Amino acid sequence: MIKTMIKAATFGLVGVLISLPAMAGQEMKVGVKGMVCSFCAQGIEKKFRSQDEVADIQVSLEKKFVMLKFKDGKTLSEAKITQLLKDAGYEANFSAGESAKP
Ligand SMILES: [Cu+2]
Repeated sequence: MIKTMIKAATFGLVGVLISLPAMAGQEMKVGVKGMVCSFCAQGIEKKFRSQDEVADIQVSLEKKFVMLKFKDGKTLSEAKITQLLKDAGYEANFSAGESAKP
C-alpha cells in the first residue's frame, strides 16, 4: 500500500497535483511572450500579486520572464498561470526556464 503510494508519487504529474508541505515557498519561472515595456511588466506584476497563492513576484522585462514565489504549501497550476497571462494579453512559455538557450 505505502509502496504503491511512493511509486505513484514518483510520477511528476501526481507530485504537481498534490500540494505537499515540502513544496513550501516554491518558486516558478515562467516565460512571458508579448511583454515589451515597463507597463507590461507592472501590469503582470499587479495581476499575480492579486493572487492569493503568490507571495512574491519578480519580473524580468529584459529576459521576458516572471519568477513567481508561492506562499507555503500553495502553488498556481500552469493552466491558471496561462489563463492569468492570457487575460492580461500575454502568452505563457513554460519551456523557457529549463532550456534557456542564448
Ligand atoms: Cu507594454
